[in-house]
Amino acid sequence: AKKRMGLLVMAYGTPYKEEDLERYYTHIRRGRKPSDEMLQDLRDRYDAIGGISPLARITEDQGTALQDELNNIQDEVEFKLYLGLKHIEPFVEDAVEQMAEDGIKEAVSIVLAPHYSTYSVKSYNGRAKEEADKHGIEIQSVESWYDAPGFIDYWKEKINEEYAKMSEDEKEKACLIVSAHSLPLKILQGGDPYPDQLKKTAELISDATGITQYEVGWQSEGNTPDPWIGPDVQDLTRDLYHEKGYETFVYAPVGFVSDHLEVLYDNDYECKVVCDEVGAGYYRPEMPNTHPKFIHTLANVVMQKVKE
Ligand code: FEC
Repeated sequence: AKKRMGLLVMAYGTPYKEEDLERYYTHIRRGRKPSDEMLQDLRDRYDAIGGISPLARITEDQGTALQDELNNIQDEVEFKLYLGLKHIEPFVEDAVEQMAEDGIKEAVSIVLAPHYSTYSVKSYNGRAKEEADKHGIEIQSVESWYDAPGFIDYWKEKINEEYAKMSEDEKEKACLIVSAHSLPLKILQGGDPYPDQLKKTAELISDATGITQYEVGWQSEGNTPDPWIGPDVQDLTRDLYHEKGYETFVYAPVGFVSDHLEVLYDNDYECKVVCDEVGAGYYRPEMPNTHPKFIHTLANVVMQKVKE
């Protein structure tokens, strides 16, 4: 008989409906309620992308597709999907508890974010491990997969599709901006690998595409008083336009894997506003979502972990 294994797929989470907004935002802020003004500002951003984020559906589809792909590519293990979210139910802990109820003894986990940081992946994996220990479940966790060849190949294909839409003149003056979610600078004090992993992702993409005009940027920084990692993608766009004469910008938000607020608003609205302001062209390749090449890549990453 096949061995049964829990597949814990972890992701950020998003409000399911407008009423969820306040408790979701409060959870992100580690229990501190946002002011009315902050809440309204967030509501306006969700409204601008259609009221609610498509992220909930995409995360579920990614999880299901990954489970199915894993069960397709081998026949030793039967994987069963459990979705565990960081900031809304089903929380990571709920998912692991459900595994225990289902009699799962062994599990593997992956976070739907490619780069490792203490704020993101370490915290997801720590929460999963703590809950698994309570139930005597043995869990192995993937730490990062930003350099998986299929992931780089995905971005190569999608970035090339955008450059193929440009005239030769446009291409010559184009700059690729490779970005991830910013984090408070203090996170870097413990030697966090996050910025190096983003830099490496950009290098791998540059090697794969042959695009040498590229820059690394940071986006979506939070509304807190501390300094965040920069340069911010909007400031970077202005500077590159004025100082280096680029007239076309291609945004590859490779720290994310889905269409959601941080891409649909922070790139497609905010970065586009800057491009329009200076008179530059705006391009943004399609996000991985459930693209078969992407899902297949994640399945390989999970199998590698299981075989360790
Ligand atoms: O609903 C959606 O479509 C968007 C979901 C969403 C994703 C996401 C990914 C990451 N975040 C990361 C770090 C931070 C830090 C703070 C922070 C704040 C927010 C707020 C919203 C939000 N994040 Fe998020 N993030 C998403 C949504 N994030 C909403 C609150 C309003 C705002 O500040 O914009 C600041 C916390 C604080 O205030 O103390 C830090 C990181 C990722 C990528 C890794 C991952 O997916 O886990 C890192 C998706």
